[in-house]
Amino acid sequence: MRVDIVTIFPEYLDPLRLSLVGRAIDGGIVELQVHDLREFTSDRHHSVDDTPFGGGPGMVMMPEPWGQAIDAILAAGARQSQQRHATLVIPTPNGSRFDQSQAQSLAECEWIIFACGRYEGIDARVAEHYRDRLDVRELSIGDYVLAGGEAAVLVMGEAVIRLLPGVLGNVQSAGDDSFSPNRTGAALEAPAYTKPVMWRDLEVPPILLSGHHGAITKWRDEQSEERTRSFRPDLLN
Ligand code: JFT
Repeated sequence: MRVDIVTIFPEYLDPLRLSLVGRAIDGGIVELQVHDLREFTSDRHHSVDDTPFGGGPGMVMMPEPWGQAIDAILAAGARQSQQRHATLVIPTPNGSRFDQSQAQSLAECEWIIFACGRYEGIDARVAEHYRDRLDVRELSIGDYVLAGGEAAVLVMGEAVIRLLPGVLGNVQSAGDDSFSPNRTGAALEAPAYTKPVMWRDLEVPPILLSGHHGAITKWRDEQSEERTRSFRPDLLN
């Protein structure tokens, strides 16, 4: 998968090069390029924002630097490999929800361009303009307010990249995930334990040490349902 990220804070995306995602990059499963939006401006001050038409607080990101950046990325990508389809992901608090099924859908893409904005958002014509040419997805990671799209892209990037074939050590793990659409019933997982059996007067539930796999599965299913009922009743059918 090819991933391009456009931002005015390129270093904000450095953590993507660590850990699991970093290994996917080192292993050639993901090709990541982070671009500084200011390099696609043409004025002396490298301006990316201006006052909103219609009034209101704050500033809005001007469409032209975005157009220049996305066009350049598309042109470079087309030169490298013909006929690769790009998906343009624009994080916004006003988008549809990024959830596990959206992550799975994005994991099927061959090329994702993430547009990380700041201020009060990106001029709406950017999404509208590319809608004809690209698969454009305006997505929000949740009902809380961030100051820009970068943190959302760290979240989406990790959720998507861990699903790519060869990224997780254990191939079975991804399908078992709490929110995997192929998982039925209660969605939260049972609590996990490891050694030692006794830690600060707290013992591991004895059933997990019994070796009775049927009984362990039944216990985990009960725990899973209990946790879901108490923390996330909205997830129960
Ligand atoms: C916030 C965001 C997401 C997601 C992109 C851009 C500017 C700041 C802002 C805040 C309130 C109203 C703009 C962003 C998010 C989320 C994503 C931007 N802002 N308008 N906030 N919360 N879940 N994804 Cl561009």
